Amino acid sequence: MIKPNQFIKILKKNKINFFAGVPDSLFASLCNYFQDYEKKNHILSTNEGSAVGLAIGYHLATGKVPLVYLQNSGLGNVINPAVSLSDKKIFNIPIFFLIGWRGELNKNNIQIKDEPQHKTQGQITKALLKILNIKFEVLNSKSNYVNIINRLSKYSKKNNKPVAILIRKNSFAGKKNIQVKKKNNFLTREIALQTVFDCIPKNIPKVSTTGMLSRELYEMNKKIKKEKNTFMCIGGMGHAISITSGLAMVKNKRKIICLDGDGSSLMHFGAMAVSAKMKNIIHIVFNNHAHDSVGGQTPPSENIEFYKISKQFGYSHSYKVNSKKEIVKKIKVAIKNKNNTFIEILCIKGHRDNLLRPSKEAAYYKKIFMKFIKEN
Ligand SMILES: Cc1ncc(C[n+]2csc(CCOP(=O)(O)OP(=O)(O)O)c2C)c(N)n1
Repeated sequence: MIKPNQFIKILKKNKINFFAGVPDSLFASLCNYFQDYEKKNHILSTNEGSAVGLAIGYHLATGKVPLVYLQNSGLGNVINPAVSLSDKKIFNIPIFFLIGWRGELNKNNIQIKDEPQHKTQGQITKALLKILNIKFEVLNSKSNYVNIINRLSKYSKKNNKPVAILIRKNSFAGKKNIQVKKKNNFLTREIALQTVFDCIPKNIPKVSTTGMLSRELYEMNKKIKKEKNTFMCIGGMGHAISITSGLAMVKNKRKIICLDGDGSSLMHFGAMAVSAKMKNIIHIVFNNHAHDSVGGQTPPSENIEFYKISKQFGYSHSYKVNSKKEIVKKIKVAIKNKNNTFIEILCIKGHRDNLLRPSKEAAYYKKIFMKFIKEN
């Protein structure tokens, strides 16, 4: 396996000294290394498209090749700035991409088992890179990464072109999750979520965000056989609140709950300008100051008080809570409120390693949810 520090050493030898991106569990140890040991040269971006923006700014200021890292799910966010700004027909800016290949295809073009949200993205990733005119090489644990980096960075500099390394699973050594040191009395996300779950009437629909939160919720629903009232936004990170808004617009006589994460919320923050207009939304952000689901990296939210900003966006009631008692109290009030509510729950990062994954096809969950919405 490749050691993150050795890999970064070779990047630096090639004068690649600036790193921006959104983390991916597939190469979490490298993402963690950027954050922990490259503090001055690294920005954890809120969105992969914004990481391209940061990279363009860095290039304009230095003339050097910046690096942007992402999970292949984030390619959709990259496409707009890549084809309308950094493309060779416009500003012609070189970028070195590192892309985690979820839903990867093996050498015989057979897809290895992965979550449903990664199936199509995994299949089209190479084709997308070709269409985007990004020269790429595939990396695994045994690859000669020194040669790959040397080759691609040389090509990128010489031709002023973007290049990419497509990373297979288990290429990098190191652990995904860092040990959590409990600094305060905050609840874990799972306990906070269970508290919310226990006090929401089961006839209220829920939309849950990407990552571990949906897996925790899935277990809770499964235990009491109430899976039908939940739409798990397993892909499309950051769009749970927009899905909630779409539902709320039509089902405007009833409350709809969005269970969101701080990283997800930041990824498409502007969506709150719309959700705040829906009177029947209860928007709950579980703020663990982390991308817990992909290795616990810290989003740039240390100074952000989501509940205060939600007020500015126009939410009628906004609260910040961190205990079971406060959670129960505010949820009860939110359900009774005539207008919408935003609740920020401060919690600590960390999750169980043995969380279940939804066992049926995604289409099954859509079907039972739509039936539930129709009948309620
Ligand atoms: C567009 C996109 N980029 C990145 C990812 C990888 N990813 C999945 S969950 C997650 C972290 C979500 O963070 P947050 O919303 O704070 O929730 P937490 O994991 O902390 O509960 C990331 C980066 C993704 N699924 N989609």
